[in-house]
Amino acid sequence: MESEGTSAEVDISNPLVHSTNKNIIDWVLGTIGFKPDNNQLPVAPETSDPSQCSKCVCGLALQHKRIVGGVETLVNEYPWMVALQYNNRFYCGASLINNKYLLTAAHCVQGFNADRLSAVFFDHDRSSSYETATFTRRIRGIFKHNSYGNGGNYNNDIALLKLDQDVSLDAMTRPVCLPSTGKSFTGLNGIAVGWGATSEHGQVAMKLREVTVPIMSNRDCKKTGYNNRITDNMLCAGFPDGKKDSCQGDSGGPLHIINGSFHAIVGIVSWGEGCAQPNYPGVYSRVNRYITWIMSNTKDACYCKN
Ligand code: 4AZ
Repeated sequence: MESEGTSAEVDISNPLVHSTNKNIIDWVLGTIGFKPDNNQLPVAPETSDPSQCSKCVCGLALQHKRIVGGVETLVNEYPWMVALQYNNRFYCGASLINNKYLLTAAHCVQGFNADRLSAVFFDHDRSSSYETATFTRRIRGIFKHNSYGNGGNYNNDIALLKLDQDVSLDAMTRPVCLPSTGKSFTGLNGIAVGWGATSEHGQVAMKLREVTVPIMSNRDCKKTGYNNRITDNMLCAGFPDGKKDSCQGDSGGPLHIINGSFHAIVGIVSWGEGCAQPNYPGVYSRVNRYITWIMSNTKDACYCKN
């Protein structure tokens, strides 16, 4: 997540935050990529009959006071935001879309072994084992789009990951909303969220960050340095002079729009020429081109309707 701007620490009372103490053990564990699992969230009973789903809301961020001018998110502000790990090491983002599946980029799971993947929920500062009560799920199945890479590099860069156990969708654990079909979202502000690098060749971030970038029309995006590399399945967001963007490590994570008070995932961080370069906006998978694909591959899941 590359951006100009400053971030600020806030002290907020969040029931998931039981300690903000950081110590040397945390730091050491963080640097080797180890994260003990607090496992405090209840395992939901397995449901495969969607008529048994209970009512829930999607896309509602946890309510806190916003940090002015900052780009670090608030702790657990985006409760659907998941850190994907391979061999216990963070490498991509993903979003919870119902009680059983994550949505991520195909390039985050291409050629990967599901047994070595894990999904960490409710993390914020990845270097701290105690800051938030995280919980982890293993991945039961990888559903990569069949046409990933066909018709252009990164075309159809979308995948579903089935969790090994359902999560209960409650006041704390909320999935993101899916976007409506047919809309272009041109001119709206997109909010990208991730632990990605904070400069083009920089290291991935420890604390979850967000950046607001305007969504461009595909017509305008084809006039950038990308030309005909932009397909109808992609969405571009960024400023003409760059400066704010998603970056390496943000891949797979969400680009949202806010509809009323609800967040809908309109994009999945996919690719770009460097990060925050003028004339090279961030490129995202255009999620509303895949609603039928998503729904037909997640028939056993419970969705939230607002
Ligand atoms: C990457 O390498 C990557 N500027 C992700 C997003 C962007 C560029 C690169 C967008 O994962």
